[in-house]
Amino acid sequence: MGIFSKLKKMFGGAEEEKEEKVVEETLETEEEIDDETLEDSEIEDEEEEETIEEDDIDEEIEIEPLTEEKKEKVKIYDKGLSKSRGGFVSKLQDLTRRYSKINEDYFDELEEILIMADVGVNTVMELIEKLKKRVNDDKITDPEELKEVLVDEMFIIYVNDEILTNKIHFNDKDISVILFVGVNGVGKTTTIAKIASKLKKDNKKVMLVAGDTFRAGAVEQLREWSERVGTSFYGGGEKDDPSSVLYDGIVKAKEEGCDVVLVDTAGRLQNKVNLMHELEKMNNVISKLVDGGCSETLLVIDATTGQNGISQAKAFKEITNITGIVLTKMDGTAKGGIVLAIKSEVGIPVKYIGLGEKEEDLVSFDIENYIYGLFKDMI
Ligand SMILES: Nc1nc2c(ncn2[C@@H]2O[C@H](COP(=O)(O)OP(=O)(O)OP(=O)(O)O)[C@@H](O)[C@H]2O)c(=O)[nH]1
Ligand SMILES: [Mg+2]
Repeated sequence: MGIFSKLKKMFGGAEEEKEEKVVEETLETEEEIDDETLEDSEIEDEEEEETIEEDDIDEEIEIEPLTEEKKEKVKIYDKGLSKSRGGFVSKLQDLTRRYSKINEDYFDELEEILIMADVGVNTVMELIEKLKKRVNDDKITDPEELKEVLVDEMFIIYVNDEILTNKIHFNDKDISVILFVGVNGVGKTTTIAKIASKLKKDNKKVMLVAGDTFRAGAVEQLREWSERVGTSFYGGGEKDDPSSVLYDGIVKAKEEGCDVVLVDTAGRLQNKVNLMHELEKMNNVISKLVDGGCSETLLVIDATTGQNGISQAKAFKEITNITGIVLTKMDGTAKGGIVLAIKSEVGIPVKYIGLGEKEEDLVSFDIENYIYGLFKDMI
């Protein structure tokens, strides 16, 4: 069963599904990943990660019962992706309505819609290629039917042959240090506050360290967030060396018995070489003080910047070891396709997605919720 049919069943399904044999609702045998709470069970465990081969995808998809928590999460995706539904997805629906048969013109238009939706040129080419093959192999002529195949293929592009993980790696031997990097204004500081609040709810003792000493006011902004959320805080003076602030911050966090240190950094260093050296220095400080070194380096990207965001991801990937991406302001774009471009053009997992300005509007990235949030009107 493809993702389209699965979502259809999960979220109330349509009548025509009745004739299909009843699929038993199986509880996940594996411990269900609780996206909202970052529990110890979320500590990244290589063995828990699953690699999915294309051929295996049908068997791997299971229907989970919808818990209240999952319903809440779906609501956040639903609300946060409404602009994309009104933009990108409604264009797809319109295309389906206008064509009664699939032909070259249909594919040309589809290609344009996907490119305009930030899916990324290479990913679009791959997707169109696959769709043409499916049309040929399965003798599909109706755009209505192809719409379902498109959703399935988008899912496959995201999960195919990859290690699926949205989990944050916590250090089980020592304090966990998470660096947040990204160009100015993308949402680093806000994201740190949102994640700190989640960790706090999960009874973790958190310290925020103001490594952005470049911009006047950045230290104060993070201090205010730490007070609002109720975490420890360490910040040096303006123009202090970020690495020395980080050093003192980690020492203080250890003294206070903190579990996690979230580090804000400046994204506006004049050039790549400077930024690379700065991040290298920070990583050396962490390695010196923390057994196992840095737990995660999360790159924050503003979804509304489209292909520019993809270029940022590629550039940061060259200068430091990015372990995950936080895609902010998804609620502010009508394009919605950037997730696929990041996955296939940058190859770094999206770990969190920002779907609004409120504290709870940052959620662990979940491809099924994302696809449902985008395509719910078509399902
Ligand atoms: N709508 C929306 N706004 C967001 C989201 N995440 C962050 N923002 C807003 O984006 C703006 C910039 O956020 P900051 O957290 O200050 O960004 P930053 O990367 O720390 O910026 P600098 O410190 O200037 O480099 C703020 O107004 C945030 O409220 C999101 O997911 N959705
Ligand atoms: Mg900031």
